[in-house]
Amino acid sequence: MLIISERLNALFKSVGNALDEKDKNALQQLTQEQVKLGANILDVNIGPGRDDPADDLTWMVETIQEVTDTQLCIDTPDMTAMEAALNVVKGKVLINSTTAEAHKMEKLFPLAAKHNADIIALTMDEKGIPNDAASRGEMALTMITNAMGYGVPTENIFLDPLVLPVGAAQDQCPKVLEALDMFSTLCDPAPKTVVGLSNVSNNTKQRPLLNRTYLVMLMAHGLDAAIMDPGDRDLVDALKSSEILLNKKLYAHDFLKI
Ligand code: THG
Repeated sequence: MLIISERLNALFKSVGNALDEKDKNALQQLTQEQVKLGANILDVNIGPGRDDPADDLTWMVETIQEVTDTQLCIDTPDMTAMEAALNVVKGKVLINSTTAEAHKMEKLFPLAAKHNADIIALTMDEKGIPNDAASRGEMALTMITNAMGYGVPTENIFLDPLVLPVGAAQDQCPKVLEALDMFSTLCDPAPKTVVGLSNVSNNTKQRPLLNRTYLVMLMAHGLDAAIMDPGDRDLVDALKSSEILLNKKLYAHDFLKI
């Protein structure tokens, strides 16, 4: 399971402030902390409502890459900012994200091909997020087929069934699990999968408990990567013990202390 740190996101006040002040030190300290906590990839997100998204995002990418070689996941709906970030980023990159909307696919798949990037494909289109697993599967297939046409191989795609808050769309929680089952049947080799885990507990009083319970369920349905908080050690312990119980990692007597 790949841990994609959610913390380098200007939604968080400390990151928003660092971005406003162009405080390199604050962002670099947080970056190093996330890497130390075991993040395999860092999701970089400037949040909504910035005056110059391209400038902000390239500043974040360059500042972060001054202190780590850890892979970045560039998380923005702004196409200009995405392109600017891809032009400065070093090493393998994960694009976050396209949807099944034609105008997004025809820009983002060529960019993924050009930069040999991995890309997250959200199963939604101009009409929104479908409310059943089969329609998510259909949309996933549309994106996989479209990607092939642009020379983006299925191995470079992470399908995201879109996790919604349990308080607002409770019926969608099991449907996301069903969607993961469906994705695994779409092609061979199966496309990889990712979710934004903390979405599930938005506006609830039991965020850590809901996050870790849902992560275990998602992993049992084959999840490959999660955008999550590696600073939540109970969550990371749940992840590690799930890997053992799903026979993905060899059992060791002291596995939680590694
Ligand atoms: N799929 C993909 N990308 C994504 C998401 C997804 N990127 C964004 C998001 N969803 C995943 N990242 C976060 C980051 C933060 C929070 C939730 C998801 C979060 N933040 C606190 C809040 O809003 O309450 C911030 C408050 C604070 O502590 O300061 O919950 O689904 N592909």
